[in-house]
Amino acid sequence: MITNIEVILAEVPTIRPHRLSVATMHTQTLVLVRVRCADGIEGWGEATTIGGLNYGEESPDSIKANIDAHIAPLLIGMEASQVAKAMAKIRKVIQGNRFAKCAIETALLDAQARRLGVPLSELLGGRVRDALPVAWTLASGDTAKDIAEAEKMLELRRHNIFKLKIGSRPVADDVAHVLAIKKALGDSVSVRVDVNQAWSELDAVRGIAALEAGGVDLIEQPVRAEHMAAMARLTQRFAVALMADEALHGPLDALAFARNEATDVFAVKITQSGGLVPAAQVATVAQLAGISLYGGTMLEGGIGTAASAHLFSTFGELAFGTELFGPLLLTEEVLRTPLVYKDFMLQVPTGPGLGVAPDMDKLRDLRRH
Ligand code: MUC
Ligand code: MG
Repeated sequence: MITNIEVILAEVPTIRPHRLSVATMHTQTLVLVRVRCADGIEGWGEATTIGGLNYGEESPDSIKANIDAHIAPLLIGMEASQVAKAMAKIRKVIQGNRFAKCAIETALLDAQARRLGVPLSELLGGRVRDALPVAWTLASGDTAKDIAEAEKMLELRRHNIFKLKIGSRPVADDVAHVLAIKKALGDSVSVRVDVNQAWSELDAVRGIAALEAGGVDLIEQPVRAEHMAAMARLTQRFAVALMADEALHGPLDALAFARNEATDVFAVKITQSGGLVPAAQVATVAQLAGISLYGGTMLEGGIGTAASAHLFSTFGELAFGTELFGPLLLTEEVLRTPLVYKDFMLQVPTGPGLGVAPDMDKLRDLRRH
């Protein structure tokens, strides 16, 4: 039986300012959910987002308030091992709140997988890989600093895929910045951009043409999320891969993208999809429609990153790898044992449930009161 649900907000500074077209992050507010059960087992989930309300329509504060006041009371007293039944109840009566739903579903699945003594991936169909390629985002805002950072990552053998955050400067300036980095890093390194919806379709036509000619191999969310028709025209027009990110809020959006042939790649995010199970459905739509997959992040800490890794490990096709580097952007480790990054890959945890657990002393220090 589910006996208690607690939401913890923890403020963790980033290792450097992280500049997106929609926000500059200096700290990340981790939103962690702990579900306790009568059999003594507890599960953890995460609903971390980016930049308060700059990126999405749920903020750390709204997620906590809505779980405390509206979602937890629905679940207390329900059978903890019946995860699908619990989630069906929430999905029936709670509109929206995808991040909150994701954290709850993750915590329930973590607890159930621990109960059964299997890794979470095995409740999601089973893993087909034990390690995932991990991109790093260059977002210092300075070309020389970004090049130095990328060179350090290559030397450490931590990342050889780099995503550049652009869209806040004029298109020509952003293109010059990206192509200078691409030229410095060379052909063996994958350079991608994330425009975070900043371009008009006309900006996108000019920007993508220049980036494609310069050898950039993935263009993420160039236009506003609601402009699916523009995404479709750009996808048809260019050979370089285009990826939907902010436009993808779960299986129904995935279906619309597939029907409209409006993207080449999906950035699958467990929070944006509303949970691990709907995120798996997004991946199934992609597979059926011949759309490629990328494992996305909302820059979560170790709990959400591990949950995503369990799901992405079940994807048969993962052509563009993942960007599960969230914990590495933070100055503090919140897990008892950190996730392992080596040889350009994140190792998918192998223990029961998420295979990771929070460091309660650390959380006590970082916790917002
Ligand atoms: C996004 O839009 O993809 C993921 C990596 C990163 O640097 O920002 C996030 C959000
Ligand atoms: Mg993105």
